[in-house]
Amino acid sequence: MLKGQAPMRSLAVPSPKRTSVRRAGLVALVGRSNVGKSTLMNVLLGEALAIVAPTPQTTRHRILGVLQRGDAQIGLLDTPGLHRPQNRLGKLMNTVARSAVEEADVVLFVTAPLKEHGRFQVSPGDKTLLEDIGKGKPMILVVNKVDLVRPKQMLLPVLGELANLRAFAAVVPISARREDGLDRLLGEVTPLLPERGALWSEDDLTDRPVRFFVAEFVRGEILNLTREEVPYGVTVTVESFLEASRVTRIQATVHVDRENHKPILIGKGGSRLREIGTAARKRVEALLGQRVHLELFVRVTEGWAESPERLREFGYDEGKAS
Ligand SMILES: Nc1nc2c(ncn2[C@@H]2O[C@H](COP(=O)(O)OP(=O)(O)O)[C@@H](O)[C@H]2O)c(=O)[nH]1
Ligand SMILES: [Mg+2]
Repeated sequence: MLKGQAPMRSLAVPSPKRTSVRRAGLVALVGRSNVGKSTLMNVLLGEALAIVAPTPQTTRHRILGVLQRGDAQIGLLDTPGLHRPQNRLGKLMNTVARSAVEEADVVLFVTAPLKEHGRFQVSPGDKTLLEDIGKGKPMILVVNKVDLVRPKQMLLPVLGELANLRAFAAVVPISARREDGLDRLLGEVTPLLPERGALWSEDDLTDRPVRFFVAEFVRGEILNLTREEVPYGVTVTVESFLEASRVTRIQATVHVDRENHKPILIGKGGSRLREIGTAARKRVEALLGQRVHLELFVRVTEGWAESPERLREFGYDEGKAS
């Protein structure tokens, strides 16, 4: 097995007593870009697994995060935001999200209030998506970012309108950022899960290997630290991962789509790339609980987001269990 290929386990040291699992299943988080699906996944897990950014199309993969709660195992599936694709990668991302819905036992359709002309509206994108997504599956409507709505009653008409679009099992307003409404949400999810024994072991956290998170954390810092079109054309691969007793040595390549993105990413005298590397290294160290040496290289791979071969090579697939 390649180093860094083992799936991540829970990082909590004490292993809780085994509970007899009565319900277990997959719960897909789907919706438009930027509504807070990844933030919700992270706060529910208590672990910053998924990268979060104020830009759309941050999440590109299906990421499983296992939440153990009482006698239930909730396999949360974070997914890319459903959007109008601009390239082959975008199409693939939509397929990933839709296939996660197909796989799931319960669907959380996540949305966030959209304010226009001084009042909150139902997004036309949500209307279209709710017409065809997850038909026949138990679906909960999660209205996120309610911390942005003041006074609260401004939300009522939009909640009413949304609730009429589908026969939702529940409509739950939350604020992922403030961790409001999460218990109620989980209380609605659990009874919808199939009755069965454990699907995962007690300390399983995700099905993705450490390498995956290293690449994602680097991409996350690029999203934070570069502007405009650069982050959309970036993908990251891990070239080597050497675990030793005191320090893990990792080499990763940042692939940019265009020659002129390279100097932007590298910065004056390499300053921007160093900043990205340092921030990503800190996140990887927190995840591994170990010192990390992270070396980044930049390579131009023109048109990778349109090329089926490059997409495969860079780890993009249709999102089935990895
Ligand atoms: N105000 C507010 N912002 C939020 C909340 N949840 C997420 N966000 C922000 O919304 C942006 C998109 O979040 P992200 O989780 O990446 O959305 P995704 O594309 O649906 O996965 C980020 O800037 C988050 O910090 C929330 O409850 N309230
Ligand atoms: Mg996301």
